Amino acid sequence: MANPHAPYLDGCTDILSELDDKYVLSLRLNRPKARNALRTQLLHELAQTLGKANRDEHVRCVVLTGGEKVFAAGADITEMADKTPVDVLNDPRADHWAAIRTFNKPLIGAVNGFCLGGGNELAMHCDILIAGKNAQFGQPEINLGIIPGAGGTQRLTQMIGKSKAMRMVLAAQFMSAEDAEKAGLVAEVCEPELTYDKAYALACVIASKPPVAARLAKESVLKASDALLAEGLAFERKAFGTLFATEDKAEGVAAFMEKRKPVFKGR
Ligand code: DAK
Repeated sequence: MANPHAPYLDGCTDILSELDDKYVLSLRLNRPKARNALRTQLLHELAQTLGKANRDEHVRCVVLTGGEKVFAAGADITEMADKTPVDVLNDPRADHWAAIRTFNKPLIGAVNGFCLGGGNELAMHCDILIAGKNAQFGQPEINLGIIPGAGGTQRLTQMIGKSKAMRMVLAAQFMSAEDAEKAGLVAEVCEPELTYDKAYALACVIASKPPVAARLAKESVLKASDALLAEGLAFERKAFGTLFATEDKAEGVAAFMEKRKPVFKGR
């Protein structure tokens, strides 16, 4: 991003943004010390920014990146510590995710480094992913006693198939950029320092196309899978909330924060 100091939406700190004269809006997750963990404020800023971009005819395509070292390490685990199933039910993050899901212009993800949990779910909300060779994709929520909560069980399965998705969701195994490309999760792999540039170049191509056709093309492509998604997303969300009542979730989150191995008891 050439000029991260001219924000597209004033007042954001967790999202750096820049709109240029090519009609491309560049967004960067900006919590490097916390590995870009998606705290509520970050998701709120992202949702607000995409909401503005949805209504802005000067935006034709968006690039979303986390920088050269990390895309995002998932939800901010420190925010999850005291949450109950009722808190999950009332969680404003669900609305932020809905705003991301309904963003109707092409969204290109530029992924380097860790792309985990909610980070991988955010990446899968992008329409095209370009990954650096250092990218690692994962859904390690099970290590915290929970499961993906923003569509990970559904979109991952659609994108890479049941067996590979199960390996990531059940065993928390990561997938390399190279394997992610083979599996169909990402469109292209490149050197990490080129990831944003490649995504931006692609965004410029897309932004040069007729915007209304691009919007309807995106909606049409998503229709190929959206109808199948709805039921699964609803189930996943209920299951995710239920797990916040378990001792294993409390143990998993506490173990992460105390930097130790969790001991799960099935309660
Ligand atoms: N949350 C909070 N802090 C995090 C974090 C996270 N997810 N990931 C890393 N950090 C923090 C670490 O605590 C550490 O903080 P300090 O000790 O420096 O204060 C700092 O970032 C650097 O982390 P590490 O020292 O661990 O760095 P490494 O490079 O060694 O390892 C790592 C990077 C990303 C492999 C590791 O940090 C890690 O395993 N992080 C956790 C990954 C994870 O379990 N992700 C899944 C989170 S659960 C919802 C929808 C979706 C979700 C929730 C709700 N709704 C719709 C309601 C999603 C849930 C998830 O994503």
